[in-house]
Amino acid sequence: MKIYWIKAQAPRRVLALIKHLGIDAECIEVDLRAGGLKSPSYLALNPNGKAPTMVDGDVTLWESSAIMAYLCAKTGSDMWPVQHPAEQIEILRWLSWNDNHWSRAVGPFYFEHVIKPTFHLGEPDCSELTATMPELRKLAAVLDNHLEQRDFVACDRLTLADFQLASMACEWRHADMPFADFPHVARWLDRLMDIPGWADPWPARATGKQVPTLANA
Ligand SMILES: N[C@@H](CCC(=O)N[C@@H](CS)C(=O)NCC(=O)O)C(=O)O
Repeated sequence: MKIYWIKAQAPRRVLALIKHLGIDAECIEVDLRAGGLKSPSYLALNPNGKAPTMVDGDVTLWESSAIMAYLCAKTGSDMWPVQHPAEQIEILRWLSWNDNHWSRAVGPFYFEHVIKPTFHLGEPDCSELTATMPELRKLAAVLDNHLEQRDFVACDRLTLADFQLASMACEWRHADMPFADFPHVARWLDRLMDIPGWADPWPARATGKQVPTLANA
């Protein structure tokens, strides 16, 4: 199995899951700045030109939540409970909430404070963040209320919903996200950091970054 990744939040979820479940995978860092995600060979795998992408035998998959569900189904992990439709629906509700609302609210903070320095895209411009703060606070209140009596987002245990919602929010302290005002969100994010694969999901960079060719795809 191969996982193509860059050092950003969507690949982070998949790489964390791989470490957490102990899955044997070849993790190939794509050189974003050299145009690796837009190379014809990469676009043949993922026409969106985004990371992550998984190749497992005949199966090529993009979208981190779908890749995570595939990995759980393959290994029998209850982080995506294939045998329990009611639990899947509970998790799916939060995956959808993330993709349609939460990720759009935390995304600008993550981009300015994490992505820009990681990929040398210039200084953070915080002027945009003031305008998005009310929406982030509104959604953080929804999540904080939900987590008041819970340690995890869904099913009273670690599921894909936690990795989906936390992939940008986990950077809250240095990305200026206001979660000090939302103690249950802060507690949930901090406790996820007790999971070794979540705290440090990044593979070793022994072989350097690559622009994949069809031969190594
Ligand atoms: N919804 C997709 C998001 C994929 C995505 O936007 N990946 C970003 C990194 S988090 C990316 O590849 N950005 C590089 C680019 O757009 O050039 C998923 O969950 O896999």
